Amino acid sequence: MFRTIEWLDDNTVRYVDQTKLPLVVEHVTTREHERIAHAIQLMEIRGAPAIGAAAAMGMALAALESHAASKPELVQSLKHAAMSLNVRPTAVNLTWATTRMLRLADTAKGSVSDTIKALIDEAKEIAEEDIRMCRSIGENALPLIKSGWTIQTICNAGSLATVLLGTVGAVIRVANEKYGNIKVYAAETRPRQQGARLTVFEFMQDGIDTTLITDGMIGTVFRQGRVNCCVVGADRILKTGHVTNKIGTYTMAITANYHKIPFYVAAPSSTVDMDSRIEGVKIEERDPDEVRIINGQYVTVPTAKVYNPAFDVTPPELISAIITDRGVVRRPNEQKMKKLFGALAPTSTNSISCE
Ligand code: RUB
Repeated sequence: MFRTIEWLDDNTVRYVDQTKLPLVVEHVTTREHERIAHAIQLMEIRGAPAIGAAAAMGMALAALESHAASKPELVQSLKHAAMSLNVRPTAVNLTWATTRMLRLADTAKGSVSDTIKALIDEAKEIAEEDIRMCRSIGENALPLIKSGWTIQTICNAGSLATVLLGTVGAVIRVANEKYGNIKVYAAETRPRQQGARLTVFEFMQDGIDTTLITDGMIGTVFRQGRVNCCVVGADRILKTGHVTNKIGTYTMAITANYHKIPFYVAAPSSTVDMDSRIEGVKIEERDPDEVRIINGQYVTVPTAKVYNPAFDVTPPELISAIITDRGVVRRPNEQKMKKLFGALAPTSTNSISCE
């Protein structure tokens, strides 16, 4: 398990390029926020909490790059940076992190250089908080997981989707620390294959017994009794308990319910969006060539019509529990979500006044 992204003492950001994994482990170091924005767009950094931490560090880099002479100038350049960093629409963590950084710049007392230092500290704190939240998710999940269980997951919500440890990763790792015999089934996750490329890679590195299946095998694996529960990540959780996550999650939830297999969602509170309504969540549609091309080769007619949404929405009635750092919401609904997350800060930038 290695750190996905970190702020280094020389005020640069270092991250692992996830598009090269698992065959090549390559780190990129940058002092430019535009490079971070590009990395998020290209999915060199991906996974909801990881892009949140990356965006916070991007904002701190933008503050250093700005050469602002006054606080209003600094806030103005941070607003531009926030716009260029918000390159993926679905995971709420991007807006959450950029809003938190903007709010800090807007309200910080002291000189421009004091504010820049505070922004750097905040970006580092967001990354550290992420690690702590993941650990709590793993611990809060323990009563739901039994010794010897096999856990089905999709996409990658492991350490690579966060700063370290992961959300689903924490559930699996903490249970495995306690019991020593947790197994994983990873769905390949077409079209970007985060399950095959990233989840299998990181759990095998940890010595956890991991089996790769293609997405179409899920029903068969469930019918054959090979898995005991599903644990998936989330890119945005609404107050109604609707969960947006990687395409295929909804199908997995329906199939799990049909087979009476518990279906759990694991995510940090930074993924909870108590403001948006379901109609307001934009589902990212990606390049059709992600579906047409595998390993640089067309696998269909090059002009084939393609529909390529990156995420889907699972309704609360299919979810056995949402596991977060703040606690577990069993059979989620609006009342229970409000009880745990009612006091969360809004994720929209509208409250930032400084022009
Ligand atoms: C990532 C994805 C992951 C969640 C994990 O999609 O859907 O399941 O981001 O979030 P992509 P968490 O690879 O397209 O970024 O770890 O908070 O559960």
